Amino acid sequence: MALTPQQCAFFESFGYVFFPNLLTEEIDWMTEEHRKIFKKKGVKHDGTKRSVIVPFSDQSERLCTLLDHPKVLEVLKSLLGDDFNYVGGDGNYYSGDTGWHSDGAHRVGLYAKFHLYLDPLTRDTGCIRVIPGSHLFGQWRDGVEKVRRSDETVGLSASDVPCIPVETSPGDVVVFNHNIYHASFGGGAARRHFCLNVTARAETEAEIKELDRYLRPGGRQHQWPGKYPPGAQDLMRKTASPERMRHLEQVIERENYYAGLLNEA
Ligand SMILES: O=C(O)CCC(=O)C(=O)O
Repeated sequence: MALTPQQCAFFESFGYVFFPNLLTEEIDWMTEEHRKIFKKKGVKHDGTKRSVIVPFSDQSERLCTLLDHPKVLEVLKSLLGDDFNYVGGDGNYYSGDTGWHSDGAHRVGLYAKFHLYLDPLTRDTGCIRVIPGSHLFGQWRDGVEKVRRSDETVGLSASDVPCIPVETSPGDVVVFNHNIYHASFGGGAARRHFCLNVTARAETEAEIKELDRYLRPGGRQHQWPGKYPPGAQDLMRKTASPERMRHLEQVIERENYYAGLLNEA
């Protein structure tokens, strides 16, 4: 069943939307796959800082099937369109606070993150906090940008900045627009998380340019140097159903286009 028009309107206006229990039935195996990927990649989390693996779901055949999952598709198609793109995503053990920031500043296109937190999280134990509406450009967002240095600019410690704390239990899902300001405070030393980054299909020239900026080496998707080896998406692609392929094909097309240009050069 598609989302209600109200849920879609909430996402458009406030930049995020919360789905309690969306993947509760799947939480045990997803948590196990998260553990296995960190083990397979030899990444030992010691709690002193964030440990990240990217791309993440692409490393596990079972997590790849999230892109075939009727409940995931229902949410993403309703919010981004039937032919949305999957553009990767990271898996994490977060440690401690994450300061206020946005994951992008896309003035064209629609970029979103489908979050799964694998531990129960409250306002003061590291749940994701968002500033509703801060995904929209204009005077409001220009003001909100000050929260990056809130002590100095608005006289508030970062954890006191007005926001919505989205408290989650394992199996809940939060989707937010990449442009939204978000943070978390009071989290423990091993907060488990992974996400799917998605975009609306790029149609216009400006949207395609923006997608290329996101996908290119050095772009947002490759913000962790050396962590996106060639072939990292092979499993996701080789095991794709026709439905999943629909959500991979524009990225493949853009990669091929650029590979062609490089060859010509
Ligand atoms: O949960 C957190 O501490 C931060 C999450 C975040 O910044 C993100 O996923 O973009």
